[in-house]
Amino acid sequence: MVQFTADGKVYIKILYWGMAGSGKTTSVDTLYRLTKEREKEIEPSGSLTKISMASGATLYFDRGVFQATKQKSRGKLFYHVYTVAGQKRFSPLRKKIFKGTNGVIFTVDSQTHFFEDNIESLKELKDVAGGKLVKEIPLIIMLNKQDLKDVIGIEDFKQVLINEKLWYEPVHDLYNRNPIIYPTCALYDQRKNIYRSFSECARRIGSNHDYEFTSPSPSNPPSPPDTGGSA
Ligand SMILES: Nc1nc2c(ncn2[C@@H]2O[C@H](COP(=O)(O)OP(=O)(O)OP(=O)(O)O)[C@@H](O)[C@H]2O)c(=O)[nH]1
Ligand SMILES: [Mg+2]
Repeated sequence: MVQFTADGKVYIKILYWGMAGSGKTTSVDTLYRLTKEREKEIEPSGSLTKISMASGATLYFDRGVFQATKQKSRGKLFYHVYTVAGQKRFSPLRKKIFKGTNGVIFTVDSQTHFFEDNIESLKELKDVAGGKLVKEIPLIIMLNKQDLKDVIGIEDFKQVLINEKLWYEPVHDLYNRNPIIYPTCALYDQRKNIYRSFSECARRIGSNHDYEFTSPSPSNPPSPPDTGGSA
């Protein structure tokens, strides 16, 4: 549930989920850096908390708070952004961290040899979400590490979503809730579609509830893909 408080504040929880090493922590780190440095529709509110092992792998979770910068929602609309620890042994912990999630950014390690591991992670997410994924909880897919060789593409993952019944045909009422699949690179220097994935997730949560993240219009067109340098 989106939290609305008595003083008119709105709290949204967005969760990065995906197999170990897929780039969740790196994505939030890049999101934090780019929104701190450049004018975007969110900015960090405080620092990023990362609880990790010496290897860099997440031990519990990462957490960052962002606030909307638009005048209308400044000081009122906040995003609690979490990443789960992707290693298999942390499954019980992931279930706890999932509680209260309003939108999921599923982070895929696009290297072909990890194809099955990504599917396993998606199945676990589906299980934890108890049928609400896509229907009620917006799902954005990041096909991460597109800068590497031998990676899967949008059509490959769309087929996974079809197989997992997370994809609706055009005739279906939920067609417009189909996950968007973005090819991404989370490394700060080469970043691609990191802000965009976040903002689309936030926009979709907003359109399911009664507030607005951004309204594409001639005076406020959708942001272009955030390829390195332009975001
Ligand atoms: N080449 C490349 N490497 C990436 C990209 N994203 C992340 N990495 C690297 O992949 C490794 C793992 O990234 P993390 O962000 O720690 O992965 P994670 O999903 O948080 O992993 P867990 O915390 O174990 O679940 C690091 O060495 C990152 O630098 C990317 O887009 N391209
Ligand atoms: Mg991590």
